[in-house]
Amino acid sequence: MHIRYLTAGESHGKALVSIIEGIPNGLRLDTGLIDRELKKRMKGYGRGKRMLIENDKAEILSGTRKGKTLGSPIAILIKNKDYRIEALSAITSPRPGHADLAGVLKFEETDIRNILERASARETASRVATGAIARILLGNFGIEILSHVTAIGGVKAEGEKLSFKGIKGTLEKSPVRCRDLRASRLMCREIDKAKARGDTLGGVFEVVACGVPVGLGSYTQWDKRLDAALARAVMSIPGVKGVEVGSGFCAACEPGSRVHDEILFNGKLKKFSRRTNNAGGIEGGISNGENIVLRAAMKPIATLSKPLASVNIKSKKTTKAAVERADVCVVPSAGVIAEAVLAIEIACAFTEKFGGDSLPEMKRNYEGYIKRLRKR
Ligand code: EPS
Repeated sequence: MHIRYLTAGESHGKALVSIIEGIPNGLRLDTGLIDRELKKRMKGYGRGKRMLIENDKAEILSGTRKGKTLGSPIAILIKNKDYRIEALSAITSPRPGHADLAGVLKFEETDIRNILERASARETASRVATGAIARILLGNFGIEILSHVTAIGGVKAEGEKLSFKGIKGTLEKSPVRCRDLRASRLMCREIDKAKARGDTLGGVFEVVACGVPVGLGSYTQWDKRLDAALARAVMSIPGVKGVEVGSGFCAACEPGSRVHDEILFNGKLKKFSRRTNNAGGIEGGISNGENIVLRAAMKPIATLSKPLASVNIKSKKTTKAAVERADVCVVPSAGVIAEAVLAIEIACAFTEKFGGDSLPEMKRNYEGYIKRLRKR
């Protein structure tokens, strides 16, 4: 079984839709969990007015019966409340940093509205709902995924160490999903200042997957490398301009003796482990049993309420970029989206390794593999 998915929907269209295929038969779907993930995506300090209008909820249209999957494609619908695509006026001043200009040139368009409707990050609601299904599947195998913000604008969280324990509670208290509550307050202030200036802010978030067994992905072919699949998925989130795995760019400045993670063996648990995790849980394109850690840099939102210079695409005269309703900062939401896309890619590698048309078959394959690992 191979997982694949597609999304459809415009920002102000009737609804967002996704179809995911390859989820095994017999998986109980907790729709409450899907809606909680959707709510998480809508929140975060710096979000705009649209999030006060919408109440994202997933409706499962196919692929389930009596709350369990059937092994058939699952279609998910999220209705838009702000649904007025036909009434919205034309836009002719492209925003630097947005898909606007490249989009109108590519699609031979004269109205930027026809570009931005699909380019909008509203589409990521579909990916979060789809990812929640992958997350439910992975949860059956003890895999958990979380994200946290490590920087917003110039404000960095100090002493952020990679550890899973106790993150959840802290994130619920932090308006920007940052584990360092002092930095979280400073980040909120930075967002307020940017908003007052008519500006926007980007930042850095980190996403961690824990409980992933050794052996997902492969070095045998370029497109089977797990790190490549995860980086591509995170890079596909609108606004993401850089992705690193483990110590990433820092590893380039250190000698090998300080980068590579020494190997240990726990005789009691009959398990290999590492003293450090600079590799971010992936070596040779294969998960190595440590936490998988990715970090991504997100640029500031392209819509500025104090707009930059642009050119009218019809008259070619200098003008100011269009001003649309927009968010000031979406880094916390991007972390939630990254959790979802990571869940999908890990579930994809997981189903490739353990196969199975049903959840019990997948569990038998998984348990047999884990048992054999312990015998080595
Ligand atoms: C978004 C909805 C959009 C934007 C945002 C993401 O709503 P509207 O454009 O109607 O205000 O707030 O889109 C972007 C950041 C973007 O670059 O397009 C959402 O649901 O997340």
